[in-house]
Amino acid sequence: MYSSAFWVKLWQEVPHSLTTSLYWSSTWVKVHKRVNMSLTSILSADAIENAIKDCQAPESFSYKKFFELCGLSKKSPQEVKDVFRILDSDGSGFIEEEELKFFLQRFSSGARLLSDKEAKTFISAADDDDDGKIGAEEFQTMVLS
Ligand SMILES: [Ca+2]
Ligand SMILES: [Ca+2]
Repeated sequence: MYSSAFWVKLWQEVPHSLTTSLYWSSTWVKVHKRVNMSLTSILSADAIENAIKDCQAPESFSYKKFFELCGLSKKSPQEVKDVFRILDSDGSGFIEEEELKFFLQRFSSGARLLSDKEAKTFISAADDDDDGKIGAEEFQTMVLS
């Protein structure tokens, strides 16, 4: 049996070891990020449902109407930036056409895909510098204008 002094020593040393604290802080960051990175923590679930319903018919997607219905146009620039980060699912710093096809599904997993045509129209509406993808600032300008 170990003496109680041993356990006290272990208790004092282990939690402060570098690897342990690194482990816990990275776990915390992961959990925290996941919780934070949900669209329903920014937008109300009802508003999202409404916005998705409105563009259920093929080729009926209008980004302006969608942003209004889901409440995004009334959010703060920081919240819009958070939404951008969620939509940029590969973390490239841009929303590419491939990611845009899954745009509606990011809001609600049962939603339909955007068509090629809808995705292209969406990108060209935001793409001020003509690089074929949507940057964070372009996204903000589009949503908040
Ligand atoms: Ca991306
Ligand atoms: Ca661009």
